[in-house]
Amino acid sequence: MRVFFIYPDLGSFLPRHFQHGIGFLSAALKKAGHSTRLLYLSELWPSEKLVEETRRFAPGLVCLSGTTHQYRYLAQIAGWLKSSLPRIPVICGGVHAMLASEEVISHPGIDMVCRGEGEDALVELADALDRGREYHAIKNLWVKWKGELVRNPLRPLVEDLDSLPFPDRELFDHQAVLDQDDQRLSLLVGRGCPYDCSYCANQAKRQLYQGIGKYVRLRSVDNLLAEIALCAEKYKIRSLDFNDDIFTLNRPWMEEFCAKYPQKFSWPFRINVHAGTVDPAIFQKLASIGAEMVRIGVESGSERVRRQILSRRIKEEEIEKSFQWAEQAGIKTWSFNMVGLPGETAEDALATYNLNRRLFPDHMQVSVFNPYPSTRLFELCQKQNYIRGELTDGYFVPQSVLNFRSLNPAEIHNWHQRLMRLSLVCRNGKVLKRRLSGKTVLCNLADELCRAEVSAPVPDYYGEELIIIYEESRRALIMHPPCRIRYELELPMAAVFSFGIMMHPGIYDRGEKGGVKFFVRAGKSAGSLEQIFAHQLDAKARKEDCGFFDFEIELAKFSPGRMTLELGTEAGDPAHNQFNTAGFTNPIIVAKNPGIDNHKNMAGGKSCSARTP
Ligand code: B12
Ligand code: SF4
Repeated sequence: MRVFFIYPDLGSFLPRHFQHGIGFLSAALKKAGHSTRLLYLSELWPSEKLVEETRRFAPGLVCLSGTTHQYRYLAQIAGWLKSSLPRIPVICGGVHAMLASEEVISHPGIDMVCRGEGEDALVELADALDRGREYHAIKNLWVKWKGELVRNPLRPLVEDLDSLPFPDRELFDHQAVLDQDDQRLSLLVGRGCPYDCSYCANQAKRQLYQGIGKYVRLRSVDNLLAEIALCAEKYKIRSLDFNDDIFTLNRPWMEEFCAKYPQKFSWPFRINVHAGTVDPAIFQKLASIGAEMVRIGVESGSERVRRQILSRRIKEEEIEKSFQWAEQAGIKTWSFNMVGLPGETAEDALATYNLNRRLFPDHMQVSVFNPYPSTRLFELCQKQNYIRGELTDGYFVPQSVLNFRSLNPAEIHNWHQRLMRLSLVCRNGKVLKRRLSGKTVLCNLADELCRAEVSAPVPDYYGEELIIIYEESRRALIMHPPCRIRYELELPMAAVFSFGIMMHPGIYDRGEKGGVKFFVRAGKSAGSLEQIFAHQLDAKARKEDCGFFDFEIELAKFSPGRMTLELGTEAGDPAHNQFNTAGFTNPIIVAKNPGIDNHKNMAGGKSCSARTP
């Protein structure tokens, strides 16, 4: 049987990604002899085009999958398909179908809903449809059958995750998925979470699954490594991302992983952890085998909110320690935060802000709270009559769907913006901290901009901006060419100029012929400047020119003492210069470390953090 998956990944603000659920389902169907296809929608197609695409594949079954945010698109698509292709049965699954089954099954375009794990149920359904057999009694499914709704019970949870075939990545054109995210391979180590946070789908799922098996399960380490090895054969990979809610749940499993992973692979990897499941030794061990980034849930800086609203019994001290331990082990940190929680006050939001300032993570993820169906917090919001609108597309949207007294929607929006701003400051601060570790900063040229002499055709050509390329954010002196910034400096010792150059990521596709020429000139006085650096970037013509490019230039010839330093940009082709915005990033002068020979990094030298998309 031909099975057609439709996944509307709309409004999540994420690059095209691998959806594990569909991957597992497709693998199970293929193993059972069925064929599958996926329509991955990054934008909503017009109904005729979508119907035509479905008709062309001539499926015996259409499968819709998505989260709560995506449900409104699933519903729309189901409606179009039912009115144009009424004979093709439509089944809907995923976290929303599971936790808001009544809503989903009430949609006239949806014939069936999958309430539990889908592998066995979907294969049974496809087999039945293929052979023209009745399919109304399949466990895990609610089925509209002869004018009635059959609510079948749940089947046991898959006990042995190793028994499942590896998820089907081919369906997603997986190399393209990897290429869009720095070739980071997304993996799942297990299913389920033992905690009981009131806002999380896991809490609701565990409730739903009571009595049908163990909720928290892990694949064997060997099974996981075998999947990584298979992916390594098929795809170009640069790093791994374990997307499980908590990677550090099971100590013996972790130890086995730490022993076996480095025997086979050396890719850096990212994990999520719960602050209550880690200690310094775990981080040291994980760092030694490649952990490069750890994401930790802070959610709220207010103990009251964590305990009374979120049911997260974790002390501030534990959170702070977990970040410190990760840092000490050399692992980058990422905090998850929410704002706009029901009953939250400005004081609570400030506590989240202040806690993050202390944690100073490499990245802060900030979401406005969304109440997800069947969670305790959703029920509370409903009971208190807090829900005032429909859920937005993704949870990076700064608008709240709640209306409660202690923090109104405008205040929530403001707190979101303040936290986002802090995120940028932390990200840039961390980049600088790493780059300058052990060095003495003599002058931060971004701070000194107000004292510099600027020459630009119009004032708008220059300014300061925080620029993000991939996940790295930097303070940049924007200098739309032609532009020159000249500093008069008094340096107390021999110095090195450390800086990056970049073309503005907003113009990668629009930049014009020739790109931008960057130069640095220096001299003991303004009248005696000599060029000590020149480089040209043309991000539109050369993909490898997208990113930050770092340099260090020794200023020993000009320091200590008074000197003039001039940064400049010129258009590669002055006749085509409208969109070539560019700049110098984190321009800083540091003391020359006598132990290091800076000559090797001189003008035109290597770019140490250049990244291409
Ligand atoms: C991995 C993960 C991600 C990954 C991968 C996303 C993905 N869609 O696979 C990334 C990091 C990209 C991600 C992003 C986001 N995520 Co996320 N993510 C998860 C996580 C940790 C695991 C999901 C998973 O793969 N589970 C394993 C698979 C096998 O299970 P499954 O998806 O449920 O699929 C099974 C069944 O549901 C069923 N099934 C699924 N689809 C279908 C279809 C049919 C036809 C049938 C029959 C059965 C069926 O069968 C599958 C196999 O058994 C969950 C939390 C959790 N523990 O579940 C959150 C979770 C799904 N994410 C969530 C959210 C909110 C997001 C974001 C919106 C955040 C944002 N950026 O705004 C985005 C949305 C991205 C998107 N478009 O999906 C929420 C969703 C809550 C909700 N009610 O909607 C969850 C539940 C976490 C939470 N906060 O509670 N996420
Ligand atoms: S620890 Fe994380 S995944 Fe587990 S229930 Fe709490 S929020 Fe959900």
